[in-house]
Amino acid sequence: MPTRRPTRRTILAAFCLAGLSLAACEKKAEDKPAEPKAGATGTPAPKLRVGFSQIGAESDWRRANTESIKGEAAKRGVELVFADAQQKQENQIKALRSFIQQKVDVIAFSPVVETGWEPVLKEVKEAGIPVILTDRAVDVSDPNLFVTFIGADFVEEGRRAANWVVKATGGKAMVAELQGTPGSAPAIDRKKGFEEVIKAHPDIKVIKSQSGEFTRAKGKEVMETFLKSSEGASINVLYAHNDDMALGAIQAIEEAGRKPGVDIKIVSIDAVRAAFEAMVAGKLNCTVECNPLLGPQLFDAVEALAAKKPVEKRIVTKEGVFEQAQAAEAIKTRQY
Ligand code: GYE
Repeated sequence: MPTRRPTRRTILAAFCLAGLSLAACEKKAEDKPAEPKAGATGTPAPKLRVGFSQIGAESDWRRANTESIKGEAAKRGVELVFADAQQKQENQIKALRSFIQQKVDVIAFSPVVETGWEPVLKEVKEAGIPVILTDRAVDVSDPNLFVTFIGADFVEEGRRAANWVVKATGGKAMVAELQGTPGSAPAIDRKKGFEEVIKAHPDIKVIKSQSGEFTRAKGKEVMETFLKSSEGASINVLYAHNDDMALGAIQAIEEAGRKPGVDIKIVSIDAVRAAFEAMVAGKLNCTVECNPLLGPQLFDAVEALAAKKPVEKRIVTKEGVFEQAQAAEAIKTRQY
């Protein structure tokens, strides 16, 4: 853990304001006895500062994730330096570099794509700042470039979606797939898990597959092109890598004069409130849960690092699967 904390600078600034030279300021600061430990003498411990680079606000999942992180930081009195990357890796890299300059205690981020992180993560490591990955993983050759990865098992989510398709169709389906952001861990892994299961079912065929970038607008647009294509009429199952794309696709299906949830059965991932509403309306058939409320686990890890306690390398969130018949009851207790 780096020891640089804003309080040290605040102390220096206070001495300087008192009219001492900078050298004297530094000297005075050095002469000062070590800062007391939290609670030891009733002096408040210096506030932890965490830099967090978020991907953007592409989905209901992401918005709930941001709220959870901001809310938990506020609750624990952690100073959060929050940066929104608007879906761009280059913005995340800039944010990470700025966190180094600001000498935050811990850097956490949700990487938009898996690759291309090695150089900046080496810079962070050289600066002695620990890195926590939340939500999405990175593909790096040196696992010591980050302390832990907190998030769901996306391959398992893909398997769960496929198992539902097998069950709901008796192992015979013409599937259209809406993939997430190209190159992102959830898009890669949810595709992989799905394919792993349907391999054993030759009558389940993925006849269309394209990215809808995890947004409603793009999900709708891509579904429209699927439906207008020569194979459009034969699509009878939609697998969307997130609920938002499924919700956009539902509109496209209705506009094309077909019945979502009936003519085309739909399974998606996340289990956000709007997905439950669509299930209650009979338009979505199943949602596989992916929990965005990562704030508590993230700040547990931050506080453990600050206290020099060990942190698990992989922290997997627990999740379930919800079908239409459970929706009306389950929606009452959904938190996102
Ligand atoms: O499923 C999707 C979001 O990385 C798990 O990103 C997350 C995914 C989530 O935009 O809705």
